[in-house]
Amino acid sequence: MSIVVYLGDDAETRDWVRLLSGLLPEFEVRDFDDPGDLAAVEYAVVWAPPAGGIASFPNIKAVVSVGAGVDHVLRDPELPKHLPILRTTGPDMIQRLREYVALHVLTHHRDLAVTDEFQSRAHWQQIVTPVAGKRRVGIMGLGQIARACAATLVSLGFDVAGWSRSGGAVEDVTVFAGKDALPDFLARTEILVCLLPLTAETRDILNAETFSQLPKGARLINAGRGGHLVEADLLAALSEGQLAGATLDVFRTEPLPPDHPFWKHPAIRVTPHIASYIDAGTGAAVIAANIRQFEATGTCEAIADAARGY
Ligand code: OXD
Repeated sequence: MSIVVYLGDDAETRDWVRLLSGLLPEFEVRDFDDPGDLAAVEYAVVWAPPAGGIASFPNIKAVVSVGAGVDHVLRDPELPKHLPILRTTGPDMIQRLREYVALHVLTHHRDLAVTDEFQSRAHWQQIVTPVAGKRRVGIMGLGQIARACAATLVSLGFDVAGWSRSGGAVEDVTVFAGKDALPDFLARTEILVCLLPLTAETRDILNAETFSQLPKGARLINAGRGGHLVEADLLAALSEGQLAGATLDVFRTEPLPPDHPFWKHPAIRVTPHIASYIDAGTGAAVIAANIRQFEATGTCEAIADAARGY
């Protein structure tokens, strides 16, 4: 029985093959592109695998996403229906996202782009920004990771709201649920943080209409998926001053092509999909534990709800 690994980068794949081989010695762990006996493959540990690849393993028991999101697996039109998909999360990944969200909310909140520009001209000018309690941050998405990020922002003193399809109470966070509540959520949000999963309902949700409902000069942080953002609408909202800045970690095309306008835009900060980028050692340990649990019980808490898309 074997496990195949696909990460889209040869060196990274080799690293994960080595780590998983050490953690799961009962399996032969191989590169997805050199799988050996196709019938022996029981698990595929993947990030954005090539279309049709998973369907070529006739006895596969589960796909393991090297990340919390599963959209990169579900987009394969040949993916066998009902195949369980195991998500990879855990305290390490959640902590990384908390750090990322806090860092970039604070960066916008304290107008760091303005003081960076002053520094580039050796210009001494003090600016006053509101205290956190007077800054309204809105998080789109209220899953486990988003809730942890909301708690971090609350602990820093921000006025935090959350919006999701179904809502659910979150301590010290004003919760808005469902499509009808979206306009009210946006109207009170000065820094919008997108942590949504990518589904048919959330695709393109960061669009001109959404931006127009935010207060003028609002900021955007997208650590969800590139497919949430209508790129041309962001550029237009920035040039009209409807948005004052954006931090983007995820893109429609990754890696972001070198000639993409986001790279050099003065009001956009680009980070290369690193918000919750897990180190291979920690990630492999989480995955090994999930595979062991799945082997022993035929199920696992980490199984995604493929019908919902996350
Ligand atoms: C994830 C990601 O899905 O890093 O975990 O985007």
